Amino acid sequence: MENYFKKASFIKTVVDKKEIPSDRKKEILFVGKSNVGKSTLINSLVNNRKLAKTSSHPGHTKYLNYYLVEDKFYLVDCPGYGFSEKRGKDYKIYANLVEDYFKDNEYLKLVVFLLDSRHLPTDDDLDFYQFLLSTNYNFVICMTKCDKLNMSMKAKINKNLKEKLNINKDEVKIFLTSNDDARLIGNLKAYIETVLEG
Ligand SMILES: Nc1nc2c(ncn2[C@@H]2O[C@H](COP(=O)(O)OP(=O)(O)OP(=O)(O)O)[C@@H](O)[C@H]2O)c(=O)[nH]1
Ligand SMILES: [Mg+2]
Repeated sequence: MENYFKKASFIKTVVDKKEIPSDRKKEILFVGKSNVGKSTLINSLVNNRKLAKTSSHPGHTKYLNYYLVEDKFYLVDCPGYGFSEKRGKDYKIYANLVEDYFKDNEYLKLVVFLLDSRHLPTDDDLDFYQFLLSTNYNFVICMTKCDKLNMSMKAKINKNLKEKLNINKDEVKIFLTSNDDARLIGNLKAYIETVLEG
């Protein structure tokens, strides 16, 4: 089994729902707070560090970015939430865009919800998680940046999810990810494939 998708290309940046590529295909959306590693995870899945732009500064991805993978489906990179500089006019555009995106989107097959494995989820994570549950879309959780964890932090992941988001590890699909751990990326890739086949 290959750990990565083979072929991917940038299609377009979408600022308004009307601009979603007219050639509609199944979509996998990556969401989570700013700087959690959404763009990096997309790059890892397609084994191309240069495809989606990443940055150590939060608030880097501003709009929805569509990447066509293996000519079959889209990985969609979302701007992050919980970044204070986004308040104001920009924030409104963002909130409307994301909210609109979730409305009756029959092509959205999976939401990959990213959380930083090093920390207790934030209030913003909780808000978003509640919104996500209310939408009824199929979702998984990715605990990112696992390479930065020591043993005791690793042992706390499930406890943190339970404490802040009331998530039970047996009820929700949870993946650990790290940008250069091929096996962990491969696990997520395999799951995405089963969703796309379904
Ligand atoms: N150590 C480590 N760093 C990571 C990992 N994933 C992402 N990062 C780093 O985290 C920072 C943010 O990554 P991005 O992928 O740009 O985060 P994002 O969620 O797309 O951020 P926004 O677009 O601002 O919402 C970058 O400096 C990445 O190199 C990981 O698995 N391990
Ligand atoms: Mg990004």
